[in-house]
Parts: sequence; structure tokens; C-alpha cells
Amino acid sequence: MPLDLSDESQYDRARLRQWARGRARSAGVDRRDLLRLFAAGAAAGTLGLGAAGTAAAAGTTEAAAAAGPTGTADLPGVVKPLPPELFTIRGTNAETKFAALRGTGQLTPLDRFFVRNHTATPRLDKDAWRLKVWGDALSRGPVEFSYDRLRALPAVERTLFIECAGNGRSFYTTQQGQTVAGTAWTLGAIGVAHWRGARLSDVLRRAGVTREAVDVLPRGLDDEVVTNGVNLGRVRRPLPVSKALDDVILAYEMNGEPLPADHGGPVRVVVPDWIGISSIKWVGDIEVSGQPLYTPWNTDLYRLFGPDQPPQGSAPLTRQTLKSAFELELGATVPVHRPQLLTGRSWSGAAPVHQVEVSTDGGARWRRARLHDVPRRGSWVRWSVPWTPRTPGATALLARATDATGRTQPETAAHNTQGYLFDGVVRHPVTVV
Ligand SMILES: Nc1nc2c(c(=O)[nH]1)N[C@H]1C(S)=C(S)[C@@H](COP(=O)(O)O)O[C@H]1N2
Ligand SMILES: [Mo]
Repeated sequence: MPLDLSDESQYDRARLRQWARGRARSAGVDRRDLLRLFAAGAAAGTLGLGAAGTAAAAGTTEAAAAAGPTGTADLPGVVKPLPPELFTIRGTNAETKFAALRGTGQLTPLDRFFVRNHTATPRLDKDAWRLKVWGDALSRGPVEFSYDRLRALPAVERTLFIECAGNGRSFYTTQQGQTVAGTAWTLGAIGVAHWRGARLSDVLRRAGVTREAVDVLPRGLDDEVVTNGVNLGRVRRPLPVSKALDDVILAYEMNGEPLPADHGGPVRVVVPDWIGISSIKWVGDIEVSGQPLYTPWNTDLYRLFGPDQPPQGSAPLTRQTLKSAFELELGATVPVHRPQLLTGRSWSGAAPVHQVEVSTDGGARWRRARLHDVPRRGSWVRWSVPWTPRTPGATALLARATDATGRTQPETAAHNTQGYLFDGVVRHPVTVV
């Protein structure tokens, strides 16, 4: 396949052109600036795009982002170590190896939780950090929250996954022979953590959110995203006010620890069940708007594009889909005639997963797996199946989940050009020797 799946930037640029043509009201990027930029042949970010929002909000973000990004030898831009037994590095990102989850509990340990960074992890000082809530749909705004003030609000705790919309993307190509753009994840762009934080709804109510509010736009304090000389501004994606007031968390703890830098410390947004981009890390300000807001992340990115979709793409993506993964390397070697326990995990953004079936003969016969967790919304279930391989040679292991809405993973996933929401049954290659 000649396509370079890891080249997200070329693809982003093409999409951005469409967006500039079609959108009059945008948050954080001035439409005229964008058009000038395109006319100038996408000269490197000289127009100062992305100095977004109010001057006050911009001031806040700069004050808090005092220190520059720091990285490790493993990947500049990521703070924690990324040993090859635990992670596969993909561009600026680190994918969790599912084999490294075998024997761990329901929660993904912090040392192996995947990292998806558009740029680099910023080092923020929690005492200098401020969250500014502003916009035209507040009766008591703008309001600022320090870390201590946020922690003084009533705390909520939930076990929830964060999963990239592109998780499983590489299987569109390897299983279905289709061209897709974006990071070539296998299945490890997901982690489950126990989060503790304040309710976004409590913060919005204290800022006097009005009935006119339509969109809520959290924005990260990490660097502005520049792709091929086009400055998209800081990472930000609007949430409908209904979701923002429902179950969204401003998290400051992950698995009982202060939120690690790579996962958005000191404070990130956690949006239950929705695609990972919704859960903005290093949140510095939140705009509450009486008008719908558009950013690159809800216009040309994170919608479905393709022949079956309207030209502007599907509606912005929200809930995650259904998947299953074995806790085993792809292409693992397993000994013949030796009894073993196959283990894995299944999850859905729509409902608890209550049934998992496994095939060890390439999909001819299926057996029900034993579930090791009580199925819960927003998390995954661990499962196992005993297996004694009888014949040497190459074969495929398959796992397919069914969630409480009655949906089962299909044999093939519906193609879209950016390879989002893969939900097909993965044929996991193994060799019996
Ligand atoms: N500020 C900011 N928030 C962000 C991102 C980012 O690059 N910057 N990446 C998003 C994407 S695409 C995903 S999948 C998740 C990944 O969260 P994690 O790195 O903690 O696993 O964070 C989201 N929030
Ligand atoms: Mo993502």
C-alpha cells in the first residue's frame, strides 16, 4: 500500500480548505485571515491566527503555560517513559500495547495509558493555572476558577474510557483494503481510568449559564496546532450545552493520583462515552456561546466523509462505537497442544457490553467468553476463553461484542475517508507452532 497512513497533516490541509470556503462563523480563526492565508499559498503561520477569543482569555492561557514543553528520550513532547514493551510510538502519539494489559485490573495503569498529543505535553503549574469561563451566554461571566476553587466544588468519581475516534483505523486498510488518512492505530488508542473531578455543570451554573446557551467550547493550553503552515489555533471542540450540563467532568485525578501531565494535568475535560477529542486536556478556558461554534475539530475533522455522506460530512461525531481486543501481540506465536487462556476486553460508547463471542478457527465456530467484570456503561469488560491449539500453522483469532442496545460488531466497518469509528471484528493473526 503506497499510502502513508501516518501523514495526517496533508489530509488536514485539504479538509481545511473546504472548511474555509463553507463557514462564516468560526471560533478562534478569523475567516478573512484564513482566506488570505490560502490566497498566499499557505505561507507559514505569519498571520497570527489562533490568538483566539477575548484578550483576557488569551492572557490567562499565557500566564498558566509558563514552562515550555519537556519530553523524554522516548518521544520529545511526552513526559512519561514509553518503553517498547508497553507502547508503540506513532508520530507524536503513543499507542498502548494490549498484550501489556494482560494481568492488570480493569483500570489501565497510568504507566501504560495511551497518549494522543496534537503537539506536545505542556508542563503547567497547578497553582498558576486558571480556568476562565466566558462568552455571551453567561449572566455572571466571565468567571475564573483556580485549582483550589475547583477542588472545593462537590467531587464526582467515575470509571470511564477515553478512546480516540481513529482507534482501529489501520484495519480499514489491512482487512478491508481501503484508503484512510490519519494515525495508523491498531486497537490501543483507548484506556480506562477512574476519574475524580468537578462537574462541568456546577462550573457553568456558577458562571450563570443562560437559556440562550447553545455551545460550550473548552480549549487546551498546549501549543497552537500548525499543519503545513496553516495555524488551526489551540485544540478546541464545541460540546452541545445539553451534553455539557449532563455528565461532563473537569478531572483533576486519574486512578487516585493527581492528573499526570501527559493526560492533561492539572485539569482536563472528560466526556463520558464520546470520542477522545471531546475530552480536552490542559483546559484553560471555556467559551459559552449563544450561537453554534465551529472549529476545525467539528467541521473538517471528526465527521464522516465519503461517497455516502453529504459534501460537508456527517454531523459531528459524538459517541464511540463497539470494539474488542485480545491481550496478545498481533502475530503472536502460540505452542501447539498446550492449553492456554485467551484474554481480552470489549467496550461500547452506546451501552454496557453484555456478551462476547470468540472464534479460534478464523470465524467458523464461535464460543461465548466468560466475562470478568460487571458490564457498565462507559467502561470495558474483561473476558477470557480457554484454548488448546490443535494444528500448527497460521490462523486468526476473532472476538465480537454485543452491547445492551443489541448491536453486535459487524464483519466489516463502514468506510469513511478519515477512518473513524472502526467497529469491525478484527482478525487477530497468530501462528501455532
Ligand atoms: N488540549 C488537547 N486536548 C486533547 C488532545 C490534544 O492534543 N490537546 N488530544 C485529544 C485526542 S484526539 C484524544 S484521543 C485524547 C487523548 O487523551 P490521552 O492522551 O490522555 O490518552 O485527548 C484529546 N484532548
Ligand atoms: Mo483522538
